[in-house]
Amino acid sequence: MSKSQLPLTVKLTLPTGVTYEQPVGLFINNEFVYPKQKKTFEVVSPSTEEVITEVYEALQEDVETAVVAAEEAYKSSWSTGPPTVRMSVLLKLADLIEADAEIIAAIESYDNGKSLQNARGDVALTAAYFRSCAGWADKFMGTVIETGDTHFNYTRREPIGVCGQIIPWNFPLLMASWKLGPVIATGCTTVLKTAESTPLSALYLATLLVKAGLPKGAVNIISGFGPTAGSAIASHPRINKVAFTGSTATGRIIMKAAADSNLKKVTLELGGKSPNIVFNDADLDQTIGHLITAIFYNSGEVCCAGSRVLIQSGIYDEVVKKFKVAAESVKTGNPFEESTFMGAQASEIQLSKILKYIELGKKQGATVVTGGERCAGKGYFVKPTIFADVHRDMDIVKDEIFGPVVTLIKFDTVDEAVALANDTEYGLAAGIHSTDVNKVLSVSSRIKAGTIWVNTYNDFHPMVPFGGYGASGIGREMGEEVFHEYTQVKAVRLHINKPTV
Ligand code: TXE
Repeated sequence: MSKSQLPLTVKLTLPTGVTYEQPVGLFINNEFVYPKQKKTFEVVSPSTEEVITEVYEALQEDVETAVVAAEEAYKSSWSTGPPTVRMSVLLKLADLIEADAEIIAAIESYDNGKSLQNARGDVALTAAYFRSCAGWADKFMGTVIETGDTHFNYTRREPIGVCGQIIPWNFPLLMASWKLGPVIATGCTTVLKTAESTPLSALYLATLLVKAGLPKGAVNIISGFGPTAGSAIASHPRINKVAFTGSTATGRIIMKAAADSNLKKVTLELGGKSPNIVFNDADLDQTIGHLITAIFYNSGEVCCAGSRVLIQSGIYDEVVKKFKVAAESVKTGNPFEESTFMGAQASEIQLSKILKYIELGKKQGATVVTGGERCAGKGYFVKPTIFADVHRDMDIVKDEIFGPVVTLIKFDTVDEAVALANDTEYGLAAGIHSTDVNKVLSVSSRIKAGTIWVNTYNDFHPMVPFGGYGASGIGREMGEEVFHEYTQVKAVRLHINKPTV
């Protein structure tokens, strides 16, 4: 990281052959600007291991500049004026994203390593989410509360104010939308920090925010590192709320910083070790597809990945056989080949972490059903990996690996399945595969997780809330629930003097 003469926007050529203008400055007050110290850092493509570009790095003083911009914007009619203005920004933004879908998907794939196929799905979900938020913008209702004729009581939902948002690298664009959508809909303003390994798509999104009519300062997007820029956000005395997606360890640091600074509201979307249960009566052909999506979608870098497959004994052998065949047919490699499902892991650090766990699994006595190694050649690619013969004390069963590595466990009874499913500090998601509605309803209510997918997996919808129990987090994203996280309730109690004339 050195002083640099890097311009604020660079011309980049994507592996698809398309050349475009990539902003690399900090996005503050609707402009790309230099940070005070003009430091930069490199952005590496995980599929080629080559440097794509450098971007400018925000430090504490730049967070301060961005917070001031967000404060000024919050004082404007953005937060107090008609919600139709914010609705219109969100609708235009969704249209602009769709118009640029191919370029955005390619940026995401280049920067994060995920397959173009997966990235296209992220772009579609992003546009859909902004559009959904547009529909909510004029529907934050208060209540009237009857307490007798001496008073009139009502509540209103007011925006929480200036927010700080910190996002990870596994879904750089989609996570930006889950954070920015509610900010824009409710009339809050924000400083959003992207993950240091994947800053590009959010900076491109910033150009679309301007085109969509966002007033200056309402959304500020900065690139930077956790212990500097991230920490400055979490401990900022004038940020009213911090929303974080990332590891449980960092979530704890953020919560402490929030408490020690101004007791800002905190929402956390953290790690997971989600169970994916297959009962004897499951529709097997359909289920195998869901097991694949659950763990190999986005190269396994999904907080709710179905990383612990629990299989009932009557069909265990058949599931193992079919799952192995299916995993071996998951096309892994060049993210830009149309048929590739699994691209590269997002960074060298993440690759090393996954390989370390694979070695631990082998050393602790688990059997590799398939995979169990890095792919040959350049790029951070790992083979789809299935481990059998595991037990609850193994690290590969307990810890979030965040890669294409899944463990298989056999069970006999429903009670056993529920106990195994809940045998984790996490509680983000779970899958149930069964054709018995009684079993599905009963097991769904007994599993401690924020999302239960039945006969499907990694199946998101803007109207369906998402978030964790236990060490998987606090608060919810999407659905109606997220808007409670970005608004606060004001109660007004008015005394009525009984008129005498
Ligand atoms: O996460 P961090 P890392 C899990 C996954 C992964 C592991 C480590 O298991 O292998 O976490 O990944 C910012 N103050 N998940 O180290 O540190 C950081 O800059 C403020 C699950 O990358 O949590 C980035 O923007 N911010 C997860 C963001 O936090 C800080 C997605 C995430 O980084 C900070 C990602 C600090 N002190 C990883 N330190 C999910 N739930 O989807 C870091 N950051």
